Amino acid sequence: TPKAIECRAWVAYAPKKPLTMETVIVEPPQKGEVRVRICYMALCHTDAYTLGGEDPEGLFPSILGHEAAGIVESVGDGVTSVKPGDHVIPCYQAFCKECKFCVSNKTNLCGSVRQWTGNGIMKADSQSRFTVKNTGEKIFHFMGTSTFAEYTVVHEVSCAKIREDANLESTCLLGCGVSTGLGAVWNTAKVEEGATAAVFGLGTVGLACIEGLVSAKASRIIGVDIDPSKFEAGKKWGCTDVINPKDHPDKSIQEVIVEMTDGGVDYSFECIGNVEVMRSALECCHKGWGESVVIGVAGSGKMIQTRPFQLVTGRVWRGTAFGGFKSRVDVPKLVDKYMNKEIKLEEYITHRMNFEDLNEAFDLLHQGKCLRAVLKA
Ligand code: NAD
Ligand code: DAO
Ligand code: ZN
Repeated sequence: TPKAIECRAWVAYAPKKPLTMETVIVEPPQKGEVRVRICYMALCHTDAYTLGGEDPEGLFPSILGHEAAGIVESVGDGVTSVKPGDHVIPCYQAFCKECKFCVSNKTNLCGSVRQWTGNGIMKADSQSRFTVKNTGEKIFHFMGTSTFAEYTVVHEVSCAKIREDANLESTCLLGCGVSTGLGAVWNTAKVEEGATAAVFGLGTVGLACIEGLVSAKASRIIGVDIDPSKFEAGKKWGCTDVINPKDHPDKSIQEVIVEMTDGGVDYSFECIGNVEVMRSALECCHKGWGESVVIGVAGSGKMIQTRPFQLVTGRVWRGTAFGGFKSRVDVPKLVDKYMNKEIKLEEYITHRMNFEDLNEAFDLLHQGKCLRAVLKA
């Protein structure tokens, strides 16, 4: 039977404070759980958002992190889908295959562990598996993943087994941002050949949308960002046009796009988390059929608004979590696509750092200087 492990982990003790490296005790996996040695982890804006105190569900102290790849160290009772030595990607979006969400083909959400992961604990006994060695303080889990640690414990339903010939430094990105952008285009919007699109925000999620749009053979892809240093990547990924709202002070960005496209785009994607931009993204859609997908996570308490007439006249407002992918079955397929060179991954990695450098990586994220920083554990 597995024993407790001592390892290093980054603990978030309070909002807006740098993370603290601690030696933590990671309890053995209980029934239905998997203990994973994290090999590579990336930072996503949602980690910064929770650390910034913006997340109404954010708990402290906690171990953040939800974009990672690793190797199964041990499994608890009843676990059948993975075994020690398997390569895995922890998934914040679980897939139990049995609940009413999982059996529906209309959603990728899952109800099996949500009430525990939302409270930072594990389902088997409603406890955390993390304790700080020096103080004995219990530390909450985050999003059911807590990947800013050398070892973590996840529910089996949140653990996607992937092929072993794929390098984990790259595939860790499939735990969130890249998968989300691709899936928003393929699963949520179901963009068809020849369609026109606008992508707001040219970070990793926006670029992944662009990659999805290129593969769907969109005829026009308009990238929008207020930071002109993002345009080079936007064009490299496949934007046909890039525009900066700041270059059009006398017009709203939706007016600019409507004029450029004879009435608006067929699809738009908000990849920022700004509710004003969500409105622009909806209103730049073509009357009668244009669809806008909200991907960005807005600050707590923020509300979206538009005139109802925008919807009455046929525009559609949608949203997506993890790009609509049913995590445990779809993530391994995305790894196959990567191995077949059908999707990029390395191209999103702008910084390679060590586990010790997490706070510096957060600084880069805040300065808008990186797409993905990947840390080796
Ligand atoms: P990022 O910070 O790398 O990219 C955001 C981009 O938006 C930047 O290039 C920035 O310059 C640009 N931007 C900021 N304000 C703007 C404005 N007013 N107009 C135009 N451009 C503007 O972030 P990311 O990692 O690509 O993530 C994007 C968003 O997606 C975040 O809110 C993140 O939390 C969210 N997200 C959601 C899901 C999901 O499942 N729904 C998954 C992953 C990430
Ligand atoms: O309530 O069942 C649910 C799903 C909650 C998780 C959805 C998160 C979507 C956005 C996450 C941002 C990227 C990590
Ligand atoms: Zn389920």
